[in-house]
Amino acid sequence: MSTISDTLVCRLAEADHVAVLTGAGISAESGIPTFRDPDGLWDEFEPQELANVEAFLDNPTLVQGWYRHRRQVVEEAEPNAGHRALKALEAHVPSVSVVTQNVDDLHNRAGSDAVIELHGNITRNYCVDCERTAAPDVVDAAIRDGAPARCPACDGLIRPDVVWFGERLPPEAVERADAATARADVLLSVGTSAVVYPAARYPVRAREHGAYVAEVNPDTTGVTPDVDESIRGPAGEVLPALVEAVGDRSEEGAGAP
Ligand code: BJW
Repeated sequence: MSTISDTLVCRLAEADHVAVLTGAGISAESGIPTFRDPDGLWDEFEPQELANVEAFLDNPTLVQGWYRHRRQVVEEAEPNAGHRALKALEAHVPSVSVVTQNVDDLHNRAGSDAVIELHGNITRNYCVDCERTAAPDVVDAAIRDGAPARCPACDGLIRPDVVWFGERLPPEAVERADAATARADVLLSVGTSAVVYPAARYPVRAREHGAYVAEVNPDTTGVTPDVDESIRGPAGEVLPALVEAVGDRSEEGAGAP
């Protein structure tokens, strides 16, 4: 793990609001594959094959089955030290917003107060026609029967509540993420390759608004040239160390005359 600067620790200890943009890398240590790393999800499948609406309409059973498999992986996974550290940061900073591209629900399960899901949530499904929520066991039963899962109310196809390429992000999530980024004193970009838009714009936008921007990632990313600081290492090691340092600094500040 590379060194964490005193500047970042001080800025976090003094911050009123911190925004954290997260991507698949933060959940890698929970056993959930990323998208673009070697052995990632898209090593095996091309995104255009499975993660878009045309693929879904062309072969709903295949796409529903893939997402059901991933939902099961996610349900068996547990939040890791990185997710828990972001929850722990709330003890030292008045307001923390977690803006996540992840669909795995792990920030919610770690207890983070303000989770903004930009790309949806794989644990939910809905009908493409009537938009009613569909229970996961409707999908499970259809897949066991080898048939496309259909809405019990209107017979429309059921899809996962995730955002595919070319689809609009949930407007309420975008509004909240825009606001969280604009008012952030510090933005942490954690475990994302930062190549998918509009999420990849948030670190740059936060810096334009005066935030100190740091990334946490073992590798370089699309925003590396635009950040104030890059901490190279896995989120499950870096984030607990960072939050501990912020806690120590806050205590020193509280003890000062
Ligand atoms: C670790 C680690 C450890 C490993 N610790 N780190 C502007 C410019 C160019 C293109 C566009 C643009 N605006 C829009 C576009 C088009 C498109 C886009 O961005 N294309 C680019 C790829 C070029 N965007 C869209 O289409 C978006 N929609 C849109 O803009 O709509 C506009 C519209 C308006 C009005 C009407 C209609 C439309 C939608 C984007 C949806 C993205 N969806 C996916 C799939 C979700 C469903 C599913 O799960 O299957 O979201 S794609 C996939 O990528 C997923 C992720 O959330 C997203 C980001 O990936 P992420 O999280 O960064 O993962 P990886 O794998 O890339 O990186 C992992 C990182 O972790 C690596 O850096 C590792 O090093 C690191 N790591 N271990 C810390 N232990």
